[in-house]
Amino acid sequence: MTEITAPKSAVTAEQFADEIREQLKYTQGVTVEQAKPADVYVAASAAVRRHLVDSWMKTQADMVNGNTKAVGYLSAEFLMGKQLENALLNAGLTDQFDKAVEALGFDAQEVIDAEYEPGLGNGGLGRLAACFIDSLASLGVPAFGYGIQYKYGIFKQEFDENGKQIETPDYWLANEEPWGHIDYNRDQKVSFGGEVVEENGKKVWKPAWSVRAVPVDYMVPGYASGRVNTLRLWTAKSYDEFDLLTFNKSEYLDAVKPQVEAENISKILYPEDSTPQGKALRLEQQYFFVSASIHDAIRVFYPGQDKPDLTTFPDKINFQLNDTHPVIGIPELMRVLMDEYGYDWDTAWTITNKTFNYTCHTLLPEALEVWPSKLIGELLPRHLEIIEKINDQFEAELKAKGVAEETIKDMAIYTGDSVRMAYLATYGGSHVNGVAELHSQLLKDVTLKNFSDVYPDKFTNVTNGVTPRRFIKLANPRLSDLITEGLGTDKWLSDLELLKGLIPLADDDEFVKKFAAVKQANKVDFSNFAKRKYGFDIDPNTMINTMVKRLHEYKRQALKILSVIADYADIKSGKVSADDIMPRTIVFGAKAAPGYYLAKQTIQLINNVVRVINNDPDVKGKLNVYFPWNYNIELAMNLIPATDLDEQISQAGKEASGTGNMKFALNGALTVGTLDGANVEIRERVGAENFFLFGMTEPEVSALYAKGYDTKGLSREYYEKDPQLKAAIDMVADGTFSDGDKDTYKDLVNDWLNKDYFMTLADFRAYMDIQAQIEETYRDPMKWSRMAVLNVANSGYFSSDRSIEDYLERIWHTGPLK
Ligand code: HBZ
Repeated sequence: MTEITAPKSAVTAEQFADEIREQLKYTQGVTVEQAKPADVYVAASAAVRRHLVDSWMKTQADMVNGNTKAVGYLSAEFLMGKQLENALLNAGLTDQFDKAVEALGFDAQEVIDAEYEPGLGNGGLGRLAACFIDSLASLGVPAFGYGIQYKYGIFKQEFDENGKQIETPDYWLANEEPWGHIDYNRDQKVSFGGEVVEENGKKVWKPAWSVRAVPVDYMVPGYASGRVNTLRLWTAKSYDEFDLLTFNKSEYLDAVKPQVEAENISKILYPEDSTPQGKALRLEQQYFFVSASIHDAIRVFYPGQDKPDLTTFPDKINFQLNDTHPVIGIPELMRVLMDEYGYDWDTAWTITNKTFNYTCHTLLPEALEVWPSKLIGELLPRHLEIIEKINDQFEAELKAKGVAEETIKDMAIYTGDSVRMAYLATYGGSHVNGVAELHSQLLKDVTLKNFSDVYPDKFTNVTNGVTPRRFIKLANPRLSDLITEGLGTDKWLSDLELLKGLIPLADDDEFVKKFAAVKQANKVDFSNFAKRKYGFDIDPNTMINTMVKRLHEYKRQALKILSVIADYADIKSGKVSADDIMPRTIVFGAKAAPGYYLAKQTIQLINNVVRVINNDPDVKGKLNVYFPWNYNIELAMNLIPATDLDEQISQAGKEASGTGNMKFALNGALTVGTLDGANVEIRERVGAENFFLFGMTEPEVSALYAKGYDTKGLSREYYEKDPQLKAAIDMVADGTFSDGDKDTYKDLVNDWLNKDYFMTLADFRAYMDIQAQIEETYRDPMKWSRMAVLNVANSGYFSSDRSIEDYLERIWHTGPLK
């Protein structure tokens, strides 16, 4: 007997159909006969939302009245993905929805598909925030996600006829969006500019302009917890009032300019995922959402109180800083406590320090935000003063601890010219964490070494995780059913370590065959999806080999495409017979930051490799490459369950964690990867024999840098010595993928041969060798599937529920609502 614990609402399909009908009629003003799938989507969404309202209100009330400390997850990005399916699952209305919609004459999938995916994040960091708020709600922990409701999310990616990336705006709010509830009555005023003056010996900030922060609330339903938390995304509105003084001087346009500009604050998500642009608007965004959120938390937790006792603030809520983007919150809370509530510096500092914690998501030095002091001074003069004072206090503290003069200088939060946000966060909060073991270790040993020497206890690790509800249950219903059947319960969805119960089934041929059949069916589904959406003809009987993630040199899409080109060159030159090749379909998905030149060249190269190879009869059916544009959550949910082999091939010591790696392992793909980020922990858990490891380790990478790899052009030696590598690079250089034009990829080729900072060439041989081993393994389907079963069975650790439990224990020291 299989135990089913999934939430199930008492509402019947007939009742749910009536609710949809009512909604269509009274709110949307269309009859069922007139309705399109998009109308039914809106109606059904509104109906589900109504089912969640009571739990939502109760959760809020319990949070304020109870004494369980809440979590405020401050993040510039929440990459939520489509909402309807997830809300149905958590409200226990999936079956009723399917039946109701069918009874109304619609196709459930079409209605689900009518939702426009909100892209309010760049990649891993934003998706992690979405997984975390799902897990917080599912664990019953009171929490707010706080962020920005950008009008335009991450750009839509298209490819032009030359294979170049084109970015077009993603106006996701063009149609009705039934999930966000705008609440004009809970607005906050956020001010900018102006100057700081002394009045009666007190510092008083006289801002020049203000913007109205209006919250848009999204319900975040937990799975089987009965709790519904809030994701509060701020949108910027101008105040009607405008500067009469300027207006009277008849400078009308100057007078309204700040009002016009105010609404720009929440207009667009910056598409850079690693190189901050240092733009004023970005700092405005950061301050905008953080200031509004801090004031909102005070309003929520001290309702109706003019003079709240804010020394209890850190017992009410802890703010987690998702990377450096919200770090301006530290001086902001100091300012609020001192200037708005009259606390002295030391009291304010104690409160602030206890309230904030900081998660770092990178190892790339260029990704750590450093703001010019001038910019901060112009936009937030009072904050700059506070930052300077924090820095003074910090230096004095270091001196008292006997830290060397030179080191103190290196550690400066405020250098005079600039403010280092990562340092401010590290000093200003109680805990700092990296997102995988290796990453946290490197933070302590390298990136934040001085800080970890002085404050060793601040540092901890919380390895990332992903929500099994979205990425197994919703994305891969077949595998979910098989897991439930194998375990005899569906409890694994809220306790993913139960997957361990599948370990013995890896030796059960019947189970392994069922598992292989699930994968095969998913591949057929994906092939159909790719045909429908992209017009691709993907052969589901080939190995599906996937590399999806942002395009970045350190992630080394270049290594993958060079290996494909090398295989192609071998066939073309007759060194290898096409008949000996194991048929493979390679699928890429990646967006490049619009200003990232080499990344965009790589995209163009991949697209042209696709064009040449897929049109070459010599390799037809053997080597196929596809690059579906606009990689997003929807594509991920279709592609991951269909993948046989996942690529996690970043240069060791560069990928903080990775979370795609976890999603693939949990869906029964095998990984080819380096010892980087969370790959290390995945391999430890699934077993070295079930993971295709290759490439240099982080210490080996460091040693090769020390030899001058990138500065002395050592990559060329690898090119000269390895004929297969040479043939591949020569093929790029000779115009094979650019209609004979030798200039198209010259900058890419130049970089490979003269710099190759991320050591693509140095790892090439090891990569080709492991691919040969992969082919051999894949030719034994039972062996491959057994390995895949063991990947699923041993990856339960990578649930974001476990990550959140680690945060609760190591950092937040709170738990579920009572
Ligand atoms: O955060 C990613 C890391 O690269 C990845 O290894 C990790 O798994 C993931 C979650 O911890 N970092 C990002 O996705 N970073 C950004 O998207 C980003 C966005 C805006 C920025 C800087 C970074 O200004």
